[in-house]
Amino acid sequence: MERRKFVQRSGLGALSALLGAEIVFGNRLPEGLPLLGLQDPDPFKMFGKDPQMVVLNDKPWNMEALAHLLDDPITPNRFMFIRNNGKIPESIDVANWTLTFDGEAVRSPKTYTLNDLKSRFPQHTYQLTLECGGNGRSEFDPPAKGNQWTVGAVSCAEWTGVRLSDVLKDVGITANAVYIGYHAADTHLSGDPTKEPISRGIPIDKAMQEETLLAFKMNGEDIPLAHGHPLRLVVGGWPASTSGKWLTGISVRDRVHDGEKMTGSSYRVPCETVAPGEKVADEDMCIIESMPVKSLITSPKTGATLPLGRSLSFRGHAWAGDLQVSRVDYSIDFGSTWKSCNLEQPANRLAWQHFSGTASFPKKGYYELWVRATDSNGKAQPMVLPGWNPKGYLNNACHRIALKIT
Ligand SMILES: Nc1nc2c(c(=O)[nH]1)N[C@H]1C(S)=C(S)[C@@H](COP(=O)(O)O)O[C@H]1N2
Ligand SMILES: [Mo]
Repeated sequence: MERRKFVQRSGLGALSALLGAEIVFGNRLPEGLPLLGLQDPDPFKMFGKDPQMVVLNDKPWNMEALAHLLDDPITPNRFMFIRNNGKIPESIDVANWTLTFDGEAVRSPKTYTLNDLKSRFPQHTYQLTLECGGNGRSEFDPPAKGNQWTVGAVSCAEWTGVRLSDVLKDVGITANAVYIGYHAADTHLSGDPTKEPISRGIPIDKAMQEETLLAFKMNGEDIPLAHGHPLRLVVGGWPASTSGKWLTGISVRDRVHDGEKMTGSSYRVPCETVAPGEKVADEDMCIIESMPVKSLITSPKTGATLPLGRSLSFRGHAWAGDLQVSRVDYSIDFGSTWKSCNLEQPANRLAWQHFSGTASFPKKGYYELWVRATDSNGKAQPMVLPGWNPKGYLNNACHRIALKIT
C-alpha cells in the first residue's frame, strides 16, 4: 500500500517563519516538496538590502543605490551596491579559511589561516571609498554593454583588517615584484571550476600603501556574504574591481598581473581620447588606476519642491581617487555661475568627503541643482559625459537634481 508522508506540524512552523505567512493547507503538503515561495528568495532579504535598492541583474547579482539612499556619512550594508562577476560561494568555512601567497616574486609560497592574520598582525580601521569603474555607464552614447549603472555603484564603509604590506613583508617578496593579483572563492557563471570569474590586481606600490587592507570587518561587523565574507582585499580610491571579495590567494607577480578581466577592454580605457564608437588597438588601451574626481548630491532627493522664499539646504559626498577633493561648487543656473559649498576634511586618506550648501531662488519655477568637485591637482568634474570608451568606464560628469519652487 502506498504511504504518502506529510510535513510534520513542527517543521511547518519553521517554514512559515521563513515565508513570513501561515501555510494554510500545510497539513496537506507532501514531505520533501520544495515550496515555490522559498525557491525564489527575496534578494533584498537575502542580502540585507533596503527594498528601494535597484536590481540590475540576478545572474550574477548586481544591485545599486539611488542617490538619496547614500546620504549616510558611512554607507551601511543595506544601501551598499553589489557587483558580482560570478556566483557567490555557497558554503564558507570560516574556521578553515586560508589565504595563500605565491607568484614569481615570493621567496616561497606561504599560507595563513584567518586566525593567523587576525592574531599576528596589527589591525587598522579606515573609511574607504569603493566605486565601480562602470558607475555612470548608462549615460554613454553609443551605449556600452554591461550593467547599466546610474550613479549608485559607490560606497564608503569603514573597513577593519590588517595591512597587506605587513603581511607581504612577513611573506618575503623579492626585488622583481611589480604587481599583485588576487584569487577568490566565487565561481564562474559557466560552472567551469578551472575558470576564475575575475582575478585583478594593483601595482606593488599601491599594494604597500598603509590603507590597502586584508579586511575581515565592515562597519564593525563580519563582512556580509555579498561583500566578501570572510576576507576581502580593500583598495580605496581605485576601481572597486581591484578589491577582491572572498579572498583565497594573492600572487606576487614579476609583471603586470594578467588574470581574468585585466586585459582587452576590461577595466581598460583608451590611453588617449578617441571619437565615440572608434575601434581602439589593444596596445593603445591603459589599465584604470586612481578613479577621477566625482560628487553626489544625497539630499534632497531629485524632484523636491520648496515654497518661494525658503532657502534649500543640500548635502552630499565628493571623492577623488588617490587625491583629495579641494573644493566643491554648486550652480542653480545650468552651470553659468557657481558658488562654493562647505567641504569637510576626509576621515582619513581615501575616504569620501562631505559637502553641504544653502541655495536661494529668485522666483517660482523649475531649477536644477548641479554640483562640481575639484581635486587637489586642480582638475574638476566635467559638466557632461567625458571621454567615450568601449566599456563605458569613468563617467564622472556632474550630478544634477531637479527642483521646483512653488
Ligand atoms: N571575488 C570577487 N571580487 C570582486 C568581484 C567579483 O565578482 N568577485 N567584483 C568586483 C567589482 S567589479 C566590484 S565593483 C566590487 C564590488 O564590491 P561590492 O559588491 O562589495 O560593492 O567588487 C569587486 N571584487
Ligand atoms: Mo566593478
